[in-house]
Amino acid sequence: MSIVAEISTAMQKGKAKQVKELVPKALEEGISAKVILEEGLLAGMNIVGEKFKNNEVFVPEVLVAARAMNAGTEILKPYMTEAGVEPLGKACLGTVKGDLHDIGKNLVRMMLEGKGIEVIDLGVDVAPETFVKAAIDNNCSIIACSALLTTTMPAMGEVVEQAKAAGIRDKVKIMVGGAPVTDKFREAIGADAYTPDAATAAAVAASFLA
Ligand code: B1M
Repeated sequence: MSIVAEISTAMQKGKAKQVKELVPKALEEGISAKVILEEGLLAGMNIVGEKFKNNEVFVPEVLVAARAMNAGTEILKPYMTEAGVEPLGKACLGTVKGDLHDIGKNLVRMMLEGKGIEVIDLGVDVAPETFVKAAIDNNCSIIACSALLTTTMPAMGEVVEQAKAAGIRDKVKIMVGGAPVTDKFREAIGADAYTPDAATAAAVAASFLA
């Protein structure tokens, strides 16, 4: 079995300690952080997601897999960032109200920071008014919202409405993403950008701030 496949398997089984050992080993072998992330960790999480959907694994197993995934991405963080980038501006980022999924949000954070964007990470289950208050208090030019549940996506529309009500809609770009989110949905709620993955989110955010 290749080391990338070993990482994927260890992650799926929630073996964080093994992931922590294998990821640096793969980097030492010259495998890029991108390949480890996409073909090891993300591919593994897709398999967990399928099993979750089919009731082959349940919340506790998914939680330990998520912890193992986060352990791996933390190690990859310095390898995903571009060295010596100038600070571009500030973004506040969070997973919307009612939603506790944070792996994608954490990847978006990593990629934004890699582009020299200062990130105010509001965490998970973030109320629309909290996004708006944080943007005002921290002078953020971007509000970035992640949602993984079809039931929590509408909270993104509330963020747009609250930004309008607070009079900051023309000063902030509102970016949305997460597995169930689409560009059609983005258009319907009046947000500025939908991006399908963390790397594209960072590229679009950087272009907004340039
Ligand atoms: Co949840 N869960 N979960 N879960 N979970 C999903 C999302 C689900 C699709 C599983 C399934 O049925 N196949 C399903 C949602 C169904 C739906 O709404 N359509 C689901 C469900 C139902 C639930 C619960 C309701 C289950 C229950 O309790 N009965 C519950 C809800 C809890 C809550 O949030 N209130 C729940 C709980 C959990 C855990 C806590 C066990 C755990 C989360 C742990 C954690 O995050 N710390 C969990 C997990 C891990 C998943 C799956 C398996 C994996 C999600 C993930 O982290 N993927 C997921 C199935 C799946 O997605 N295949 C599932 C990896 C991550 C990197 O991808 O977050 O999509 P993702 O991020 C991507 C892009 O979407 C994008 O960038 C990343 C890639 O570069 N992106 C952005 C994300 N945010 C972005 C923002 C941007 C731009 C791009 O701009 C701002």
